[in-house]
Amino acid sequence: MSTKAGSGDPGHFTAADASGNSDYKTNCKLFKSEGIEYKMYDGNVGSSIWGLNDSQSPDDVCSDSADWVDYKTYKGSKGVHNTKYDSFYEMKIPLSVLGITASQLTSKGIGAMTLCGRGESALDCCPFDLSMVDNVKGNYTADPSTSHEKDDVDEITAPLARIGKSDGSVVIVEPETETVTETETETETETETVTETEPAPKYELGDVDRSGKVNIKDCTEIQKSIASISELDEEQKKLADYDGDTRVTIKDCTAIQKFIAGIA
Ligand SMILES: [Ca+2]
Ligand SMILES: [Ca+2]
Ligand SMILES: [Ca+2]
Ligand SMILES: [Ca+2]
Repeated sequence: MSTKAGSGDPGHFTAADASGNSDYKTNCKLFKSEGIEYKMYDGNVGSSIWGLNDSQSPDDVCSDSADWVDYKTYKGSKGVHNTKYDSFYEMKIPLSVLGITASQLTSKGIGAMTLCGRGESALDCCPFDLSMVDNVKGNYTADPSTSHEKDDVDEITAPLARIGKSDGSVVIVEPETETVTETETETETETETVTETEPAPKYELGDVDRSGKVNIKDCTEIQKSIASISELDEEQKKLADYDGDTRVTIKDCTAIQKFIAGIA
């Protein structure tokens, strides 16, 4: 869909295969024929607009201590941000088009993410994913004056926003007191105490940031390394290879997220 409501022929794509590929044939239908509507509003209805003010490093995106400001109130050299340049959208999608019922929406919920594009590949998304940090090396093939982010491959692992009911994929980071329990194989005898003679590995598999527990921050470390924002040292690479295929990929991130969510 175009950001200019009424422009073009917005389309609704469904998956054509198990990998989630689509096509412009039977798996593409126009909003018009599906009864999907959206409208735009000039302005911003949010109570705050958080953004980075002074930033020299992509790593700031992951840092609470970076120069975050609320652009609804922050006064820069040219004054306060004018929200009349902001656009807000509301979209109406019939449940039948999504293939769900109202009770499924309230009992299970659905995931949602907005993706913005220009060129062939997404440039931004909400909820935000680190694959969108525009620090990719190289040029956009169709226009060397701008970045490869317009035609790179973005592997998104951030959990979707939830509409209706949460499926548990939105992970709440627990306070420091939380202990991670490890599920042992059934054949192993139950021992309450770890024997002193057995040299236990220093960090649990998945504890990439070596904090002593496996949580969403470890996924972030993997995502940062994949997005070339930071590098993992040798020990971290071993801790990050959660699926044990000897490489650190987005699959390790997904595996850790599933572990945190209690799915695996
Ligand atoms: Ca990217
Ligand atoms: Ca991209
Ligand atoms: Ca950790
Ligand atoms: Ca791996």
